[in-house]
Formats: sequence, C-alpha cells, structure tokens
Amino acid sequence: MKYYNKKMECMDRAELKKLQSERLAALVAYVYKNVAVYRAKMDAIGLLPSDIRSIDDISKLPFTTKQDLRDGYPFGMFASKKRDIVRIHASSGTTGKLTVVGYTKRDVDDWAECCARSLVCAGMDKNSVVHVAYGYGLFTGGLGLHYGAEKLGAMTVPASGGNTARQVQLLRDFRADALCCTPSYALYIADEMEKMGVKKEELNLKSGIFGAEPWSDNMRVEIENRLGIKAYDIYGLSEISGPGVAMDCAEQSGKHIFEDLFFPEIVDRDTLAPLPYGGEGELVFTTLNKQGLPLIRYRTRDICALTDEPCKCGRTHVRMSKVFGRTDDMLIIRGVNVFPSQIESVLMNNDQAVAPHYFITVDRVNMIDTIEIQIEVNEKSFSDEVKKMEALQKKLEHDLFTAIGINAVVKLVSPNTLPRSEGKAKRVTDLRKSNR
Ligand code: DLL
Repeated sequence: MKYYNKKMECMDRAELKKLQSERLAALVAYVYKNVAVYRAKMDAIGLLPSDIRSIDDISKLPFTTKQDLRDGYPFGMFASKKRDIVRIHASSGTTGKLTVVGYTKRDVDDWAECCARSLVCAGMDKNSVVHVAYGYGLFTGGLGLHYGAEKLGAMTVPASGGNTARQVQLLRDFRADALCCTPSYALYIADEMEKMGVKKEELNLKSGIFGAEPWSDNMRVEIENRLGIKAYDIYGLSEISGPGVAMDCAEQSGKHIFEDLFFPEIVDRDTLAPLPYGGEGELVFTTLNKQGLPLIRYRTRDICALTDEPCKCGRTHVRMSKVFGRTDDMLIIRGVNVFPSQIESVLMNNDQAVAPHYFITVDRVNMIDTIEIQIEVNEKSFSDEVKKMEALQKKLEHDLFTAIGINAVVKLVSPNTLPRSEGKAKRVTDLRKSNR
C-alpha cells in the first residue's frame, strides 16, 4: 500500500483548491456562529462569513495566537458542545498555563487518518508492528500514533516513554518494523542498545517516525546508521491536532502537509504579510475540517519554508522544509539571532569527535551576554591528554563562530554525563530571564 488515502493525498491541485475553498467557507460560518472570540475578531474588522468565498480570501481573516487559547483556558475557544467532545489533550509550553485542545469523534477519526497516512508514508501497512514510544497522556504523541497505527490495522505496541532497557527488549522480541519517538529518544535507545550489547541486526526495524522537536539532517544520518533504518520526520502540534499534520514521504525531501485538512501559509515574521512559496517565515495553519477546536490562521511560531514543486512520490500536497527554529526559542545574544538548531549542526559536522548531546546556557555578566555550550565528547575521542581536548575545544569554538557569528565558550564533558530525555529534549537555559 503506497498511500493510505490516494484520493485525498494525490488530488489534482485545482480540485484540491475547490475542496479547500468549500471547507474554508463552511468553517468561517461555523466559528462565527459558535466561538465568541472569532465573532468578536471578525466584527472588529467588519468581516462577515459571507465575505469568505474562496481559499484566496483567507488573508482577510484575523490570526489566532497561543495567547487567545490561554485567555480562553480551558474550553473558551471550543466550537462544539462539551457533550460532543470525546478527548482532551494539553501542552505545557514554556510559560505557566496549559494550552488545552478538544476533539469530537470525527476530529479523532481525522487525526487517526493523518497518522495512518504518515505511517504509510514510512512504508508501514496492516502487517506491520508499530512500536509507539512517544509519551501517552496529555501529550498528543503517544495516543496520536497509537490511533493511527490501529486504524491502519498494524499491530500496535503502546510502549510509551521510559524504561529504555525494556524498550530495547520489546523492540527485539516483538519484531517491531517501526519505532515512533522523538529523535533524541531514538539516540538514547541506540546508546542503550550499545550498553546492552544488542546489535541493530538483531532487531527487525525498518523505519523511524521521529518528530516533536527539531532535528538536523546530520542527526538523521546518525540515527539511520546506528539503528539501521530509514528515519522519517513527522511534524505536528497539539493546537492543530497533534502528530501527522505533515510527514516525510520516501523521498525525504520535505514533509507533505495534509492539505485537505490543514491549510498552510507562510507569513513574514515581522509584518505578518503572506509570503509566496519558497519564502522563509512563520508557519500559519487553518484547520479545514475540525469541529471541537477549529482554528483560523493559527500562528505556530515555527519558522520554515513551503514548496509546491511536484514530488516524485505522487502526493500533490505542498511540502514544508525542516523547522529552522521557533520565533520564541530564538536566542538573541549580543544582538545576534541564534537558533539552537544552528549549534546542533556544528556538532553534527564534528560527529566523529562529539556526541549530539549538548546544553546551552545563556547569561548576562557585566551587561554583556554570554553563551556557554556544554558538549559531550564521545567515547572514541575522549582522552586524558589535555592538549588533545584543548585542540578539540578550540576547533568547536571556531566552527561555532563561523556558524553563528559570535564567540561561544565550549566546555567539553565526559561521555554519558549530560542528562538524557525520554521525550522532547531540553537543551537551553536562559539565565538572563531570571537575572533581569
Ligand atoms: O509535539 C506533536 C507531535 C508529537 C509531533 C509527536 C510529532 C511527533 P506539541 O507538544 O504541541 O505537539 O509541540 C508542537 O513541536 O510547534 C514544533 O515547534 C515542534 N515540532 C513538532 N514536530 C516537529 C518536527 C507535538 N518534526 C511543537 N520538527 C511544534 C521540528 C517539531 N519541530
């Protein structure tokens, strides 16, 4: 099975546009009637639902932000009656209040379909064994892929995160074909296999469905080599549904956004003006078929680019690039914009010497921003010889300067000393916020 839903995934683009236009018009009428926040936002600019006739009218509509969801905590922006909501998820984010999302039965079904489509993109079918090591609970990763795998008819292993030695045992004994988890956890599992003396050849793994956090192409190569699999990038966010908003196909050259359900735009990060395909900016989504928590022009804060170049896989949906960073995890150090992903790329280019485990500490000393990066040296290049370690440190500092344009202090640490994560990795602490 090459596609889960060929009709939707390979729809002629003119036909797709017609479907998107119909869905958008219905959505706007629906939220105007059922969500006070949207009614107020539209009334404020004198926009009526009847003004939205085609997907080309989308830029007339107001944006939605995470703050809107927080202000309505917990259920203020839901469009369905509470009795029609069958599932709640929530994400914590960096600041206090949870962002709560709700799904009707149809929403859960559409979301499961997105995850089933994603698993098929990664070569899975009903005969596959799918090991889900994303966390189960309020986080959307575990249950999202779980429902998708079941919908596909695969044998689904709800391992959830944690107890890594047991994960390795289950992967081996149940002959899992696919591993679903964060890319950082995939590396953790690879480390654990090494420790346990389990070779990749003893597993039956073919694909990894990795997402929920940014990761570089170099990290993909490392995971592919260490686990002997093809590593696919899956993207999503709770507000829009969860995992499976977009997914790599076998070409691995950008993630197809399931455009019959989610309409993507890229907007200029400062002016918020829509950008043509190819432009780099903030990704914005409109949910085209959601009932519980439909969102109009939701600002994801993720920075990426879109392309509508045809893809060899036959899917017609546009593709999104890697997420280059977020508008809000972007660090501004001495006036220079720095994304943790840029630092990761430098480490990956030095992967013969250092493991992709690092921790960034930003501070302000005597009014000047400082950045220190703790980097784990790998077993092979770890040495007691001070000179050797100093040379490596200098090289990394030089490479970092070339990549990010500022001087960072590198502190090399021994193998296996930085904390590992079973879910999304936390790699940055900004002490300037608490010292201000
Ligand atoms: O992380 C949903 C998910 C679960 C996606 C499992 C993929 C796999 P949230 O917790 O709401 O939802 O976090 C969403 O995570 O806005 C991105 O910044 C980041 N993110 C998610 N997938 C990727 C990815 C889930 N493939 C936020 N690459 C998003 C880079 C990603 N960043």
